[in-house]
Amino acid sequence: MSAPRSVLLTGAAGRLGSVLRRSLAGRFPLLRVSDVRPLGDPRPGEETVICDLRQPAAVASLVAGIDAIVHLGGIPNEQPWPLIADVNILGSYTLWEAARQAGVERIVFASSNHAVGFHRRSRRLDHDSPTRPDSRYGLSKVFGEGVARLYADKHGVRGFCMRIGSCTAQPEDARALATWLSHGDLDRLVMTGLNADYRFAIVYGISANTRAWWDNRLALRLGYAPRDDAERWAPQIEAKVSSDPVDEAFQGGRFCASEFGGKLDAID
Ligand code: NAI
Ligand code: 15L
Repeated sequence: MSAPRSVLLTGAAGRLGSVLRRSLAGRFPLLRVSDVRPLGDPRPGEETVICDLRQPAAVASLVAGIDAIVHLGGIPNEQPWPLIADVNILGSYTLWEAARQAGVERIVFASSNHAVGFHRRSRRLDHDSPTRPDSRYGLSKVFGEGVARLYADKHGVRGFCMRIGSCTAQPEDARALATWLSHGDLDRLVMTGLNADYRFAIVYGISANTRAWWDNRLALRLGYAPRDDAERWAPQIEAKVSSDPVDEAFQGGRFCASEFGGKLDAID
């Protein structure tokens, strides 16, 4: 196994994509950055490609000659089903299938904590915990993890699924004391996904948070060494809690509370 020489970053015009576009620059002979939105001029060592992930022919060209993909492109929050299905479900399947055909070695996938959002906050999760989507969006991330597993098992495309918590410059509320991922640790986790030896891995995209809900030992075993901890901001943010009991009960927070029509006490 050798380090990837050509890396494709999807969703490169987005919030996390912009962070990674900067941090990955110059680390590989080729960094191809892509989005459906404008990307500006290519920087040294970069190729820019405007591509809609729902278009199989365009995606086939996008992945040609690529060793590893960091896949961030898609809908990052709750939306009506047709949009989620079209972009996150169809788009992810299209990408993996094109990657298989092109001989791509690995895909580092931006999954989300909302794949497991309906677990209670009192429960400590790890890489073997059952999925528990809290939204149509979370369901699409469960699907993405399923595609990654299928293509790892059946076709040998390595899959590294990062269940990202809340990736922002600073943690913004009390929930983020558990879920925060700093920009620096995002870069460190992605680099682990690009270089470590695994066939398929579920990891959590969090910093070394004192109040974390997730046991991230698989990521640590693969070489992830987070440096940040949301605890530093606790005095400013620990009072920022939601007034909605559903939001506060479950790990997915407001994604669980949105459209909630069940009984809070009936959920284990
Ligand atoms: P974002 O919305 O800023 O970036 C997503 C990018 O995907 C956008 O630039 C958008 O133009 C692009 N995109 C949307 N539809 C597309 C299509 N059909 N074809 C090609 N590109 C398309 O979102 P953000 O926050 O940067 O998230 C990036 C990824 O990380 C998403 O997959 C999101 O679900 C995931 N994630 C983010 C978290 C966070 O804390 N920001 C937490 C958990 C997961
Ligand atoms: C996500 O999956 C979203 O993309 C992001 O915008 C945040 O809402 C994050 O989860 C979170 O749970 O804080």
